[in-house]
Amino acid sequence: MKNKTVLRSITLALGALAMSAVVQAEVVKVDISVIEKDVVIDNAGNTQPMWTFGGEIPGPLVRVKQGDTVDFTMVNGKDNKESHSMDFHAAVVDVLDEFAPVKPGKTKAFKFEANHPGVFIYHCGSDAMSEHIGRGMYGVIIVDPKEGYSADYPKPDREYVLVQGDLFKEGTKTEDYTKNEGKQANLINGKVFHYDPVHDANASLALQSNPGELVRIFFVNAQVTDSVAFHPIAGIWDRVYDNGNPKNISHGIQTYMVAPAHAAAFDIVSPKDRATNNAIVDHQMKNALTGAITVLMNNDEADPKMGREGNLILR
Ligand SMILES: [Cu+2]
Repeated sequence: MKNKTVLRSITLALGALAMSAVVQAEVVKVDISVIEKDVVIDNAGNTQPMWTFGGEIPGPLVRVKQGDTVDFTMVNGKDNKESHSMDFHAAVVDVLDEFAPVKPGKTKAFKFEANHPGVFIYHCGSDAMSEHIGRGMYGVIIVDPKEGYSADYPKPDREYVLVQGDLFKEGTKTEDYTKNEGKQANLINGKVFHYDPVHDANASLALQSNPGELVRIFFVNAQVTDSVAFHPIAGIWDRVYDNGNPKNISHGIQTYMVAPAHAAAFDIVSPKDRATNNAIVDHQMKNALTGAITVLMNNDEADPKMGREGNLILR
């Protein structure tokens, strides 16, 4: 009798869990227009002709929960010259169907279930992919784990997204993008030394946190060819989650290699009892010294809105 009651309670509890999982999964509408335009590529306001998702580099941040369905529509603007496509690395679909290129003035729509948690790049896959990515056609999708936060994947005090991309010289030929020739600088969230007032007097932004806070950085390598040796100068990555998946944990990491079109989540905690700064770099110096340095300031004056309330990509 007692066992029966227990069994019934467990069945009810499991049923309720299954119910809540079904109820919680949502359909998330994502609409992105492709726009070929001049884009500001540094803190001084210089522009270059680029190809973009939504007019910005990186494109809009997409954030869903594991199990959600992404209902995606892409409009390739009629004033554009090129065919474009969308390749979500978080999707398991057909490259010849969902990811097929669409001509200017045309629309492409498809759906996928985001079943793997983590941080993923999305990018244009149109021919030649090297030029489409090299001209800025990429962005980020975060798929939050359905289990939520845990002891192994604690809720961060602040979250930031950093995307490292190439800046090729204006007029670079398509075949040179493929050979990685003509690269002149590195972009962090679309600008050279975007968050580095130390190396660029025109920089007005830096990442911010209060001393002792847990900061989680979702880092995406959107370069065409180069890997990134991701290192926080004057700090240690407390945890690295490869691909941003809470199951892939490494502890106490100094430098973490992120392949092209790969991503990871990096936790860092600054000392509680003093103000400090980190310089988050691609430790391949040719990339750091041409734009891939980001300053993280840890002090009591940190803007409470930065890295919170959806403010993950500082623009
Ligand atoms: Cu494209």
